[in-house]
Amino acid sequence: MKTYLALISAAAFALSACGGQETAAPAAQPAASEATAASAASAAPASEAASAEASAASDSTAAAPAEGCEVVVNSDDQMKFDKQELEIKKSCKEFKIVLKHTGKMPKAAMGHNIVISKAEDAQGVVSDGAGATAEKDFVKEGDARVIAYTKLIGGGEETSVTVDPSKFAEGSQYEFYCTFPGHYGLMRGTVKLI
Ligand SMILES: [Cu+2]
Repeated sequence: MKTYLALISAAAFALSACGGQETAAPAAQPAASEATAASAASAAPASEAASAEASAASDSTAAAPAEGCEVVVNSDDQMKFDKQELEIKKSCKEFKIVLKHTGKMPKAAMGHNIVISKAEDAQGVVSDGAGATAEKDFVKEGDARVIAYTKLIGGGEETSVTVDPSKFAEGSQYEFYCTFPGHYGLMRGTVKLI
């Protein structure tokens, strides 16, 4: 599969490189109309290359969400998310949040999840979550303050959750964070609706 993808991107690169060469000659001519025609022509091979890349990408993922409707957040053994801000596109019908744990420590020692709530509810969700077990992903059962949450994962694992952007009220502040006991201080960020 990797080889196949490499071939596709090599082909896409060749296409765009080739497009560049074709347009170099006419663009050198002084007439303004010629130059405009040349830049219009150069748009074609470029978009061909882009669509070749796009089809290669969709081949590799089974149920790919709509374009731009997904974000990947990495977490590690240092109790850190790699993002301080999560941008959720309001125009998406569904928005997928992928959580990856790039560390090696087990879930019991360094488990991470992503929980989203209003910022003002975060402390309560975290302290109530601490009373839940790891099996319940450190989220109180039926907690209405929680808009979405992923399951708790350990090193090398990956999970995801899909949120409905319409559940975020205009003018409210939202946060994402990890509810593993003791992690909230370092593992939190703001959710921004764009
Ligand atoms: Cu954590």
